[in-house]
Formats: sequence, C-alpha cells, structure tokens
Amino acid sequence: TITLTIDGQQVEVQQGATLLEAARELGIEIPTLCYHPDLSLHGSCRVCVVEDVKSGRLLASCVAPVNDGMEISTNSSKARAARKTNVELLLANHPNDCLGCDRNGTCELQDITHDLGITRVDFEGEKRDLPVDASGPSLKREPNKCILCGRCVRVCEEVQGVSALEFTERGFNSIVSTGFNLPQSEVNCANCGQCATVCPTAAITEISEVDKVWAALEDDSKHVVVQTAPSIQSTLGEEFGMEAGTVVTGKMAAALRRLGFDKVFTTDFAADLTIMEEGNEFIQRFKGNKNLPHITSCCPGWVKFCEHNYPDLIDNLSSAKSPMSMFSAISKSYYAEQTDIDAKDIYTVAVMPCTAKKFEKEREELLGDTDAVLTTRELARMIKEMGIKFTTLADEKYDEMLGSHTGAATIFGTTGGVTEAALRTVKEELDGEPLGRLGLGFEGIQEASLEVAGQTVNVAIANGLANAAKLLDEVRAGNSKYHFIEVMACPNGCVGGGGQPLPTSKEIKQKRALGLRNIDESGIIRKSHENPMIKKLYDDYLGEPLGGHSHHLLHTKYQK
Ligand code: HC1
Ligand code: SF4
Repeated sequence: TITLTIDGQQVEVQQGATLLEAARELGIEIPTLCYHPDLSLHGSCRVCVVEDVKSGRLLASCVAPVNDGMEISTNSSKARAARKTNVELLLANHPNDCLGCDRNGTCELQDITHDLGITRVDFEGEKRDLPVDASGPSLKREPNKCILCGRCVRVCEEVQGVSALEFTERGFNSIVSTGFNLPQSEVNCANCGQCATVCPTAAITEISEVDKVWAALEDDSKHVVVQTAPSIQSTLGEEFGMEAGTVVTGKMAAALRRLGFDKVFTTDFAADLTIMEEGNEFIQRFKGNKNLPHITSCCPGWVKFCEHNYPDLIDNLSSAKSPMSMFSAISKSYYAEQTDIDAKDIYTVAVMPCTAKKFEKEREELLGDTDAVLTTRELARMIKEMGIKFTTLADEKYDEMLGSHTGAATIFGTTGGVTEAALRTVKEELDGEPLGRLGLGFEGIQEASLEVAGQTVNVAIANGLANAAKLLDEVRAGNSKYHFIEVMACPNGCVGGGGQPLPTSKEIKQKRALGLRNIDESGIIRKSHENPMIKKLYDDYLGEPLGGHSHHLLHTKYQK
C-alpha cells in the first residue's frame, strides 16, 4: 500500500490508485468532467487538477497515480485558479443558451460553473457554428455543445462495442463525430442512447416527440391511448425529486389522465402477452432442437446491433414483437373492435426508458403500430409543463382491458427479468410446477441452469452490447452451451435505458431494479399466463399462442 497526505489528512491506498480515488476515500470531492466511473480514464479536461505541494506541479487527479509520501492540496489557490481557468476556457466557446437547453438543471458543466463560483467568463472565444445532426430517429447531436470530454466515444466503444462515434479533426477544430461525418441514422449506431446518458451537457439528447403528442392530445378526432414501459414505474419519480426506486405507478396513472390521455394502459400487459408467445416459441424450438439458442428480441438496440454484427444469427432471434409493438398492434385491433372505435382514429403513445424505441417504431416491419414514443424524461417535461404537482397526486389505477399486468411483466425492466418471466411460464407449462429461484444478480453476463421436462436448460443473460457480443461470438463459433439468451442493450437492462432520468449511476440503477422487484413481490399475480385479461384476449380473439391470428399481429421477421 501507499501512504500519502491529502489536504493535511493521511490516507493509505493500494498502489496504482489515482489521486481522485485516494481523495474520495477521505470523503474529499474533487470536481470532474471527462472522468466517468464506468469508463476508461481520459484526463483531458483538467477540471480535476490538484497541486503536488512539494513540486508545485498541477496534476490531473483522475489519471495521476498515488506515490508514497506525496503531499497533495486539492484546494490550493493555484489548483483552484487552474480549475477555474480550465472551465472558463470550455465556457468561452460554449453556447450561452442554458435557459432553453434540454439539460438545463441536469448539466454537469452548469453545475461545475456554479460550484466554482464562476460568474462571468473573461475569455471571449470563437463560438463554433457546427450543424446539428437530427437525422434521427432517436438521437440529436449538437456539436456546438460538446466539450470534447470523450465520454460518449468511450461508452460506445467500451461498453457497447459499437464505436459509432470518434474524435475527428485536430486542435480547435476537434469534434466528436460519426465515421466520415455521416448522419447518425446512417451508421452502425444501435440508438441505445448510452452516449446521451453519459454526456455531461446537451451535446447528445433524444429527439423529442413532445410536440407531436401535445398535438394528438388536442385533436378531438383522435382517441389517444398511452402505454408505459415496466421500468417507468420505479424511475419517473426521480424527475420530481423522489428517491430512485420509489414505485410511482399510481401517481403516474393519475398524471397521465390529467395530461388528457383517453385511456391509461401499461406495456406490462403486453409483456405478459410476449411471454405467452415467446415462451411457447421457445418450447417449440427446444422440443424440435431448432434455432437454438433462442435469443430475445424485445430490445430494439440489441436487434439493430445483431443485424449489423451477427446477421447470420437473425434466425435465432425470437419472432415475437416487443411488448411495446405488441401492445400497439392490439390497441388498433382487439381494443378497437371491443370499443367500437375506428382503428385509424386510435393514436398510441408509448412511454419508454429508451431512445431506441423511437427507432423501433419507425422500422419498416413495425411501422404503423406505435404513433409516438416519449422517454421517461420527455414525459416528465410534459407533466411539469402542465403544472401538475406529481409528488402529491393521489394514486389512480390503469384503465381496464389493457391495464392488467403481473409481476413477471414488471421485472422485464431489469436485467434477467425477461428470462425469469419466461421461465415461470415455460416451467409450469411443461412440468406443471413452479419455477424455483434462479438467483440472478446484476452483473453484465450471468448464467443459470434448470431442469425442465427432464432435460437441462442453460440460460444466459447479457446487458450492455459488448457483453452480448461475447455470448454471440461463442454461438457463432459453435461452442455455446446455452438454449436461451436474453440480451438488453443497456447496462443493467431498461432501468439503465438511454431515456431514463439523469444523472444515473450503478447505485441508482440498482435502486430502480429493486423497486421493480418489490412490485413483483408485493402480492400481485406473478405469472404471465395467470393474467386474467390475457386469458380473455386469447379466449375472445387470438385463439391460442402462435396461432394464425397471433402470428399475423404479434410476430415479425428481421432482415439479414
Ligand atoms: Fe423495456 Fe420491454 S422491458 S424493452 O426495457 O421488453 O424500453 O422498461 O418497455 O417493449 O415490456 C424498454 C422497459 C419495455 C418492451 C417491455
Ligand atoms: Fe453508440 Fe449507443 Fe450512442 Fe449509438 S446510441 S452512438 S450505439 S452509445
């Protein structure tokens, strides 16, 4: 171990630790910008400089290693002045439009400016005038707001294994861009939005559909129904200052009604439907030993990644549409029929934790199912715009018919949840007995084995696309032992989605996941096949899982 002194306090840390880590050990906070705990070190913004007292040198604490006997001052006048100058230089060519900015209130540059007591910028830098890339359908890039911290570049390469973004040009002209500066919609980007999640400013944000949804709500000829993804229940509250993981299902339903939606439904209903279709699809494949491993396809970022990188494994993807798209298809068929509303007048809005869902709804195969996708953040903006006091709303319920749901559906929103939900139904259907504990955690890759119908079923779960690639490489090489693989593009699953409240962190995501697990364990029905409205849907309308009617409405085929 290494012993050093920081701000007069002694600390002992492992060799190889950085000064930033050592300071945090002592509870001393040093501001950072390009640093991110989940990513490799960069050391470029120099906002985290500290002074080595003996030599008088300034060191970027996020990358500088500890040395024995070091004396560090994190707040000497020299360190503070340098830190301020470095932030002022960033501000000198940053647009001054905080008031109208998407990240006003959650911008890290804004926070640091405030915390460092910077009230005016003495340097008048040349402002850049670079074009905005809103080629869509999911994300908007505004290079003028980019501070070149490289967090987006690193998350895309290191966590997602996509590398859609890179630094191009040099010096003052340096920018983050796609390869050949192509529109983002034309590159291999998975639309996962992890770049937006780690961006400290508004250089990358979702493409907003808020105006479209207001217009639909104000159009009397439209019957506007809304579905909310499983994970929103434990994340939306954060936008209103509530603790991550607080279950706000009832307040959310109340707020959606006040926004003017004609019916307030849940994607969870369709997650149960997905389990009925996909669970039976897996049983068919497993019995016939065909297209194994069966790979989930409810995550649109993952599907796009698969199309780009593993086109040879497309037949292994489940043909079941995602819960979002199944819901939308049912809202314009069964629901239209039951309520005697013309399907062409039904406008279906999906509230998703995800930017890739905006892409999913535009896919040729699924076009027309969903009319608009709002992220958790966009929904919160609408609630705030309406002046609704979210935290004091009395709980309300989802509307009948497409509002009934189970714990199995709720856990879709966290890594491993789809697998557990599917196996609850598969195990009962084949063995007539309930699934035991799978013991799944929160890691990037997990596996489990269980006995079903006298045979061993091996399952694997990946979250984060770089992790998925590891499992898929094994499948491609022919040495995978798995029969069922769940992939979610975002680290930790939809609770870590690119459209979720900011800021986020591992701890916050774990709390969100716990919130979903708490709903599952709250005494509600826990198995998709026991959802009474799903039973009714099959009795009244669909017939049986994988039947002709289901096939037409609820399944799709992806391109190689
Ligand atoms: Fe998800 Fe899914 S779980 S993909 O994370 O299968 O987005 O929450 O809605 O469709 O149900 C997202 C969440 C969501 C779908 C479901
Ligand atoms: Fe990379 Fe995902 Fe951002 Fe696309 S959306 S650039 S894949 S991090």
